[in-house]
Formats: sequence, structure tokens, C-alpha cells
Amino acid sequence: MSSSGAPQLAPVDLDPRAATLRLAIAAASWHTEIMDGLLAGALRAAAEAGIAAPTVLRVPGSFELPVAAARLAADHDAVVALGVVIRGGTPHFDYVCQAAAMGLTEVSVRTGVPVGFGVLTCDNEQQGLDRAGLPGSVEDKGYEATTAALATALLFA
Ligand code: DLZ
Repeated sequence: MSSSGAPQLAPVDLDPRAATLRLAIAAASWHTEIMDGLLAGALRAAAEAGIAAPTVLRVPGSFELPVAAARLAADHDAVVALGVVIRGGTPHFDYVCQAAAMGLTEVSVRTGVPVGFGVLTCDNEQQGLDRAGLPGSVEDKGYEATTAALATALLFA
């Protein structure tokens, strides 16, 4: 999927009421360096929106993101799910990616709470590093997913 055509959304340009939103970040723990970049980007976007202390919940893997998002959606206005899944030699990749995507979609639609999709589904580690908002990365998917979740939550605030 190409990122060309992405909207130029910046947290500082959001409605100032963004600062009052209850934001939660659910973050998986596989692939530490990439995850650290995604989480830093999400926290940077939150801070730029005026949210100093979002809830951060670490889960073991991306498969656990939907249940975490479901719990967090109960008492937050917006949720961001962060994870990194890297293709291996078995079909496990497809099952984890599908479970995360379908599960997070289900949570969002059922609860009406926006869930930002910051789960990288990569063929190799370099693809993740390129999108993690790290020095040398070309994209910052944690930042983007957080901004999208906040912008969507504001539509209903
Ligand atoms: C098992 C597994 C594998 C092989 N790869 C990843 C991965 O690349 N990224 C990720 O977030 N999680 C991975 N997992 C763990 C699963 O998401 C899950 O935590 C376990 O299957 C336990 O439910």
C-alpha cells in the first residue's frame, strides 16, 4: 500500500478540544526497536494535541491488541493500537495480521470509539524501520495513527 495521497493532518491543527479527549494507546511488544519508534511517535502526536498523559497499555503481541482496545474503549474517547508483525516462514503472519485488523475494526464499529490502526504488517524488518518514525525513517505510523484517531474522535465530541 502506498502512502502517497495521505492527508496532511497535524495534531496542532486539530480543534483545541482535542486536549480534553481521553486517549489510550495499546502497544504490542514484539520487535522492540520498531515498537519504541511507533510508541514515541504516538506520544509525540498526543503531546502536540495537548494530551500530556495518555493511558499506555503494553500487551505481549499484536494478537492481543483487540482485547486491549475493547477494554480501553470502555473509558476512553480514542484508542490507538500499535504493533509490528513481520512475515516468517509459516502462515502465522496472516493469522496474526487478520486477527488484529478484524478485531480492531470490530471494536471500533461496535463501541463507536475510533481505533487508530498503527499495526505495521511487514515482509521484513527494514520495512518496519522505514515506517517507525526513527532517525532515517521515511514515515511515522505511530504519529499518523494517533492523529487519525484524535481527528475522528473530534467528529463526535
Ligand atoms: C507468535 C508471534 C509471531 C510469530 N510473530 C509476531 C510478530 O511478528 N509480531 C507480533 O506482534 N506478535 C507476534 N507473535 C505473537 C502473537 O501476536 C501473540 O502474542 C501470540 O500468538 C500469543 O497469543
